[in-house]
Amino acid sequence: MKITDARIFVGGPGKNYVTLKIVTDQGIYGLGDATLNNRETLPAAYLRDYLVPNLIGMDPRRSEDIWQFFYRGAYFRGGPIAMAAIGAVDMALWDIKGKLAGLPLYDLFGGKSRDGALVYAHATGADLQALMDSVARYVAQGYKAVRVQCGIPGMPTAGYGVADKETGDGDFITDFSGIRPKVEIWDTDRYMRYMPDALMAVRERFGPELKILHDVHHRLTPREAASFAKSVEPVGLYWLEDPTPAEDQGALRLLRQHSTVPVAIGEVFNSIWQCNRLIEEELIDFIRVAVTYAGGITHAKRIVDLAGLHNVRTGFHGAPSHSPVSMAAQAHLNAWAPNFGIQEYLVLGTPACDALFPSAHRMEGGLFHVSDAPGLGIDFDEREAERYSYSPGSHPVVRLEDGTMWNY
Ligand code: KDG
Ligand code: MG
Repeated sequence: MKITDARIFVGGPGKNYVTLKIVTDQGIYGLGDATLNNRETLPAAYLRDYLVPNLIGMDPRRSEDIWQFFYRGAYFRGGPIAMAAIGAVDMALWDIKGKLAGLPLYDLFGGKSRDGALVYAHATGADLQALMDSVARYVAQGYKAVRVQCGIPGMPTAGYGVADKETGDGDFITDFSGIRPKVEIWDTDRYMRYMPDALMAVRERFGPELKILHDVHHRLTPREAASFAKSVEPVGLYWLEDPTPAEDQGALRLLRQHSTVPVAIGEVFNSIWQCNRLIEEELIDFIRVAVTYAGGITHAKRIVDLAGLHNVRTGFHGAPSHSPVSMAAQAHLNAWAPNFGIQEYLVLGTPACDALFPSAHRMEGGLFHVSDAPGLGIDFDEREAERYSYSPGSHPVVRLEDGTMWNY
């Protein structure tokens, strides 16, 4: 069996999804997602210029060796661009493997450990009242877990994940007006004073059963993060996400010494070598990698297995930037993983997205139900894809009030 062709598509409804389609001499094809939010053309170029020319003629069943060939074979290895490209190849090869076997991927991993996988949605409001309304809408739809972000009184611009005041638009991550980023102003003191009470107000309004998550988005120093974690303990958060930028991993010990709030980190990691210290020292409770830029199913599964040895559960990244293809790959891992925790869920379910990526995966009552179709259980409509093309966009950048650059 040989790979005869591999095609790359960039675009989607309001997104720049990077979709890879690997075609074989037996008519079976596989799909992969290489979307790297706001840097989409780069994994596409890595695929086009290096991986795809090497893939032609390879046996698609040898997914492990192909992974090692692309990872070890590169002298300058790793990084989100290369790992997203390798991740897309790996997903597509697993898709082909599942189709060959006639089995959904979760069966190749060891079978289902659960019927539905818990998901969380993003609730957001420019102020606390708008946040409450947003949470109430998700609760009414049956969600059991909600991430909550809200505007801070007196903060010069909205904080991370806060809906736009005028439009109420929750898809605040990418600004498609061009490649030059907008500037947001961040004020740690106002955040630290306001957010614990806001989170508590959500808890009091919605009661003990709702799982409440909050994303600090790398904004605090280790000392501030320890203090913040202590102050939100009475809220009973399901998790506190990215309290600090995770480059300084030893600093998380300080947070652990001061608080038992569950910590979730890892959405910007792209290999097990960025996760292993946090996992082995049990400095986190949830590992947030994505199958996309953590090197596909082959590599993400290794991270999941390591995490399972250390009471760390999964909480795969599923921001709107992920395409339904990686969401499908994660759905199979979620169905199988003995140490599954929760899945961030934002991508499937819009008519335009479903038309581009038809599948039987479905979200119902706050649970994700994986498709039983062979492979990833998702397709890609190339005719539909002709409607879309790449449009440059950018995350905001963050500065303090005095102009100092800060972490987005
Ligand atoms: O591209 C950046 C987003 O993926 C990120 O800001 C989303 O933090 C995020 C989350 O938790 O979904
Ligand atoms: Mg996050």
